[in-house]
Amino acid sequence: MKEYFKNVPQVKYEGPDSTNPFAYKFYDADRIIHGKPMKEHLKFAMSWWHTLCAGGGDPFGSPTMDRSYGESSPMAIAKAKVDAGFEFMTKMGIEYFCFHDADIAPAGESFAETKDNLNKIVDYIESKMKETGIKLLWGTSNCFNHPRFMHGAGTSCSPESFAYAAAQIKNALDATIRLGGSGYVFWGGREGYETLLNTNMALELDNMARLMHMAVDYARSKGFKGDFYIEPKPKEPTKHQYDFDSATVLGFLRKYGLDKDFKLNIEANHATLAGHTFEHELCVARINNAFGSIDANQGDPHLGWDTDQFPTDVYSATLAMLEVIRAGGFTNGGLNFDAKVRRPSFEFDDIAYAYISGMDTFALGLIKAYEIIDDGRIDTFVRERYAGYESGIGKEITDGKATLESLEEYTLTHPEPEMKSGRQEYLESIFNSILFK
Ligand code: XUL
Ligand code: CO
Repeated sequence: MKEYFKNVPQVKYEGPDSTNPFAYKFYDADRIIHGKPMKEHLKFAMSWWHTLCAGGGDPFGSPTMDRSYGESSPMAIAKAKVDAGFEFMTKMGIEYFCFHDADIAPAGESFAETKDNLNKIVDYIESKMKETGIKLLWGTSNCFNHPRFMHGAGTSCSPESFAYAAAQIKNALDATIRLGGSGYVFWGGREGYETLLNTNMALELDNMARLMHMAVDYARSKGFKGDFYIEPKPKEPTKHQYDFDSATVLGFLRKYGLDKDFKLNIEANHATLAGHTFEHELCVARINNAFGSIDANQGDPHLGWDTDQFPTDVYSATLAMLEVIRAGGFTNGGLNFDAKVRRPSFEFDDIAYAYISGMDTFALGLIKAYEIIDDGRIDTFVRERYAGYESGIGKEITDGKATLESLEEYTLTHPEPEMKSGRQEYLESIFNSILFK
């Protein structure tokens, strides 16, 4: 069997003092943290598209990375990607992957041929999964790249495009179910609009929900027990993306009765594009029982687009892992690196360095989040900050017994409210003292 990541050895944990670039410094897969091995807390996944397909092209430059794997026919390239992907995951100790239909198999001359290509590659992936024990985290369908989706997929003005998307989703669901995936993602690639001058927003949203209901009905009829996810993103590619952020998506899911089947797949860079922090989006999902999965990456604060960089910010990863822990951890979801190496990082080794750095960042995030919880000072502060709601007038409010009249009576008979400091700077210093100890 051909080896693609030739310089990459079996990557192991060597500890923080190691200078071996092909070793984990913090990710120790089997180390037990709060009763569970790190790998179960983190459930790392490889994104097929960025890792095996993306060639580094941008609007100003052609690809810098050869992703043909020494093959020339589209099906041979697709098969080689399977070999390269499973070699990479095995060497890295990554136990899950995620894919779009279009990343794993090439389009054919007709829909029937595309379907046939997909089935052949799914057969091959299935055999590799059996051989290695590697699992599918989630599947999805690319209903945004092809010109037939220029007006959207579920939200297209063209019923033919809607039908095409539905057909594609059916096959992507079949592939996901066959490969034992525990999730299926809807990222609304072109589900949005540029101008209201040509847009019937009400019909577009109703139709997007109709497509999702069809997907749920079909997958459940085929025995799919996993989660559906919407992955919020505010802009790019369309000006007004319908799935702007977690709160917007929750409103949509509830309006259309989809909230029982759908959770959220939160992507860090999408959160920052929406003007939120990553942890804000995770928290909104968590407190609405809709936390599902994560697309880990980071943006650049100086750039206003989805740079999909590998995450290196331990501060942000710690705040994110606090939310994951508070949500009870991953069940069907996991931590997919929806991230790509920079255009000049064109060698296969760079992909391994990128994953090592990203996995170490989240391993540290997990360790530090539990240290913050075990330390207890921040949680105690928050509990005490709201302690007023545990008795007296506060309890009457939370018990639903207070009325405007009773609160007016209270205010007339009591002195001006006494304020306490929010102590943000003190809490930030605790956070840093734990992060850097
Ligand atoms: C796009 C993005 C997608 C989804 C899956 O920004 O994040 O790759 O994760 O379609
Ligand atoms: Co994503």
